[in-house]
Amino acid sequence: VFAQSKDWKEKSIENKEERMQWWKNDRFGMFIHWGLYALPARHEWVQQREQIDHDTYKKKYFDLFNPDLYHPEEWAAAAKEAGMKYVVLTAKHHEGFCLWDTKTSDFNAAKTPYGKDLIKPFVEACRKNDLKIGFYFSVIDWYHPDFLIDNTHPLRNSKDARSKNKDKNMDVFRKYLKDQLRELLSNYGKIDLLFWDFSYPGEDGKGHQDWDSEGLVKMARTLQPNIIMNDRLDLGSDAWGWDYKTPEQFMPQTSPTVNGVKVPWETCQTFSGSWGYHRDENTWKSSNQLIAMLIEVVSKGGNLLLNVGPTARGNFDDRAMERLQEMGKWMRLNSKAIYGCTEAPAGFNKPDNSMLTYNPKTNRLYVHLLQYPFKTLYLPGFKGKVKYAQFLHDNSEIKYSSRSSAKDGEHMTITAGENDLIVDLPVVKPDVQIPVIELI
Ligand code: H79
Repeated sequence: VFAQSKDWKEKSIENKEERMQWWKNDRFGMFIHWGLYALPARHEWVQQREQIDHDTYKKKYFDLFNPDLYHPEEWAAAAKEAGMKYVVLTAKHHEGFCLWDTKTSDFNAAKTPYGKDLIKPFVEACRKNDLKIGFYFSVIDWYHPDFLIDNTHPLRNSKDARSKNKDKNMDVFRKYLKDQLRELLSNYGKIDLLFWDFSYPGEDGKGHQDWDSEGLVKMARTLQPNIIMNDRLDLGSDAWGWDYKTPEQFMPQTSPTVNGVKVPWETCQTFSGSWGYHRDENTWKSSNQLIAMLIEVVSKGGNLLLNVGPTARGNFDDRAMERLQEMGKWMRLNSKAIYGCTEAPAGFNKPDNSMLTYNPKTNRLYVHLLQYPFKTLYLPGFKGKVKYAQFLHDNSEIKYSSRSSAKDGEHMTITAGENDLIVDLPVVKPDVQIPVIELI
């Protein structure tokens, strides 16, 4: 109906603002990378990196896949308690293993020793917890026999495998992608988001023609008219082709733009570097860094999609749980400075060692104290713009003055500028990882 009622591209552009509302408000989501690569537990690209052929990969990992601790209600509870509002699960990663019971291939969860569809209970757990639901879907597929072998493929260095490219038919592959997408968007109720991954156009690369990106987007919009999608199908700046940009493990300096105009954006980030469960990685970010990351993203008008890689047994390991809990502890008292917030209006510059977020509906500005100052914080140029100041976590008043109202005397020399505010902070840092001042 959607596709026929009006030119679907036109309609998709018209609806964009409206369908993006929840996402722009919520700001914080959970990415979940789960697949057979959880068993080797050394990066989700392990098959490609170690050039493992499909049969070997299948014998080792598919035949052993039996996640006895898979309880998606626990995933949903962990996301919710961390303050996340949406969850994006890898329905299929590059290895081609499908978490759902698909008719398109036998390489799926229902055919493993586990023997069941993993997507259905996941979707139900999210709905029960009021979490928006997203599917990550890889257009790269190392399993499908008609996928032309290129540099992303495990068999990229095999002359024999490459020589078979001439007998392959990418039309078959494109149909397979559509059949999978149709299942995912027809059999699990309302799906809020699609995370496509990824295009790499060029010689020995693949882009929109290889996937039939336009056909995929059209199908998604037809089956789920309000679904929102990221930008990785190689559709350039065409506004019908995507809703938001997704810098990967990268923090832009300011909001990304297209043709000079700011566009919605989300950075996806990991706890330790890889996306799939990685047992031996020792590069875990601290909860303080992760909270600061969330604040920084919102201070630049973006979203954070923070990844968890569940183990082969299906649970989140303690390192992930600890960090999610710490973030939740901060969010419980400070989420007003995240939800519905964006960058500060022009004219507000951030004070030293801090970041600013702003809620345009309530007109409140938040100063996030990344490094707690000793007694005095200077708010540059804020004079006359503030009626009241308080800590966000306990609504306790914070006093402030300006150069004209503070006394310059023998023991104190006021060095603030004419238009600055001088904020009096308690010497003892409140027991909050990153204290937030709310300016009314
Ligand atoms: O699913 C997670 C990662 O596995 C996947 N995206 C996130 C969300 C991802 N991993 N790497 N990348 C995306 C970018 C990789 C680019 C490269 Fe290449 C692959 C550089 C070299 C090999 C593509 C192919 C670009 C050049 C050749």
